[in-house]
Amino acid sequence: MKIGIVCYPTFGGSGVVATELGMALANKGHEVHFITYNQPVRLDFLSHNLHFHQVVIEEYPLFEYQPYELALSSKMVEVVRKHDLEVLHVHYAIPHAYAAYMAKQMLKEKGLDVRVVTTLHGTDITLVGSHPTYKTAVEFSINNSDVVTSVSNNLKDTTNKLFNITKDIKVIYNFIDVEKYDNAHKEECKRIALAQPNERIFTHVSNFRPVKRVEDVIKVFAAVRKEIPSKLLMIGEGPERAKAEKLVKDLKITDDVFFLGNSTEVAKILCYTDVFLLPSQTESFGLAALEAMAAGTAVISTNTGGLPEVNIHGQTGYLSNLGDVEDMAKNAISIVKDDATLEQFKQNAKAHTKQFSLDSILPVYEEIYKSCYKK
Ligand code: GMT
Repeated sequence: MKIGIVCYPTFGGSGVVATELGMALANKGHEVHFITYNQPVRLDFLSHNLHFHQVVIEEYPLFEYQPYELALSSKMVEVVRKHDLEVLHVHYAIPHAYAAYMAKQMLKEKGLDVRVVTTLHGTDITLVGSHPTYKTAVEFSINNSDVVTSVSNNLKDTTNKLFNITKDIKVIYNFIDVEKYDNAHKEECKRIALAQPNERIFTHVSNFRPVKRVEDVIKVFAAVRKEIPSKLLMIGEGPERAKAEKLVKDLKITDDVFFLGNSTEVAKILCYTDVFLLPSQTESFGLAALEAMAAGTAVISTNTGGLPEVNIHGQTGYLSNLGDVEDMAKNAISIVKDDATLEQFKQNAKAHTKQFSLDSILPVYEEIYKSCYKK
């Protein structure tokens, strides 16, 4: 098929899922066209059936806010017409679903029929989309998509609670390329560069937004470190990084916490991680936790949003109430206290990711594209 993919080209989970999906579809012989404002960060190759079309914004001094949706929908029309695309798969409702609706209407005027699949990822519903500023347009664009999918059952329920949705939302879990994490293990895991053999390694990966509660990450780690020699790797960039660094300084644990910034080598970093920390305020799914689990890492997280659908309490890690740093630290210690327990959690985590493998999820998306085109 010929599929257009629209997403945020950043390190965020929705962009990562969209990019991995596009690359896998292209690998299977579909023609895939990414339509984004930058080349997606995880898009590490372009092939004869994998293309990138940049949405360029013309700056004009009259505009305090540049009209990105207009540029995006115009670009969608141009790419659909030029390459005969059958489906536009937009990831993250704002403003992509709205721009896709406009593109669809413009194409209709030209006698072309493109189908729109919208995938809801989380904050487009829970934090931003349901705000009165955007709610009307988000609800309209969800209801006017040909197919709507969400990345967890929890996000589906939340969407139905927050909006008046007339469409059936299909749940398609996020997925990972299991092999990528296995391969990272096959290369040399340079654990010794960061930690002593007797130390445990904890990792957190996020966009350091308030919803990630990075200060809780530091507090959990500080409590664990009092009992068990450990190191903490903080991967990512974002507005809360300065606060987290200050807390590390105040707690006098700077020698044991490394802020490594954004990375395209997450699989490698995860290969020497023992426990992944994700104490988020909410998380529609928690792709970062799934990636960690695929690399054989136990997860300590909150029990919010879709996290209980990914991290299984007492098996792949533990779930705690939001903000219960003490409980998270206690659980983390119980995992890393001896090698046998840690190994068991690591194995459980890895085994649990099988159901989220690319091989099982990709055909579901292909089926969705086919079905919506038959309508
Ligand atoms: O985690 C973020 O803040 C980024 C955000 C995004 O849209 O890029 O992530 C959301 O989508 C991911 C992929 O579906 C989910 O795994 C994350 O849980 C979700 N984030 C939140 O709900 C906070």
